[in-house]
Amino acid sequence: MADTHMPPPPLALTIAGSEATGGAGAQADLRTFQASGVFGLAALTCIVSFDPKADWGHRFVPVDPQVIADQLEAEFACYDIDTVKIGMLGTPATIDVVARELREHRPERLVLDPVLICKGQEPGAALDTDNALKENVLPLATFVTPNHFESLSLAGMDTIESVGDLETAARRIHETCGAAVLAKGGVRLAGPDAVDVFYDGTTLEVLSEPKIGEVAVSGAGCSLAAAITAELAKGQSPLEAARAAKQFVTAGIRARLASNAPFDAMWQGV
Ligand code: PXL
Repeated sequence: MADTHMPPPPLALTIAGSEATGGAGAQADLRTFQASGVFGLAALTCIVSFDPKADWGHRFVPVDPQVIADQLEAEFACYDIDTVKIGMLGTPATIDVVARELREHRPERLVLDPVLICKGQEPGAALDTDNALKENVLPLATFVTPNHFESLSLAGMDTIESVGDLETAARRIHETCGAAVLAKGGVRLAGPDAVDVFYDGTTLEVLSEPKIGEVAVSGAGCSLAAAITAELAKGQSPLEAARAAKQFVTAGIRARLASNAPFDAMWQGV
């Protein structure tokens, strides 16, 4: 029985992969939810284990679709969940089962981090996965957070080299799916700033912070989308959520953790 003296925390569910070293994936999402004052749940879609013997490449094992369905059944039965984040799905079979559950439960706020390519996947399989994600999950999203590469694919563009290009991409992606978009330039756009473009059909806003180094930090994308999810769960608007998430990730990159792998991990605990 809940103690009625305290208001219950907002809830959010991440449907994501495990990245064993904890930099990215569900581990980063749950730390972000906790840091944002949101009670986090996770349904695991796959297990990623970097291979230190092979240049830290990704070893990827999908979770059985029935086990994904079981996790989601438990979660949606246990709580009224109206805020969901989608991270790495990884295979067409995973996408099918997740899309089916989402169509059944119809969460009001669905943040899609469209993780398109996982190193270590066959290019052919990745193409199937990209197409399945675009067809079956993107239309359900209310907020989407593509990185540079994903923006090229979702907007159907050959290059994105300037903030103007990123604005075009954000507009095009919004037009194709109707969701609010935060298109991330990250370290991929030249210049001193890490620039992201928000567009929701009405407001276009360029979010910019000085770059902290020129190397992408593990978990930054996951944490950005998770922070947006947490802010939406707390009742913020999509634009407010994007602004708060950008601040959160910038602080987390400043406080990053070095490791024996060739990439640092962001720290959500500042
Ligand atoms: O950052 C993308 C990402 C998302 N989810 C999982 C990952 C990665 C990258 O390694 O392993 C599980």
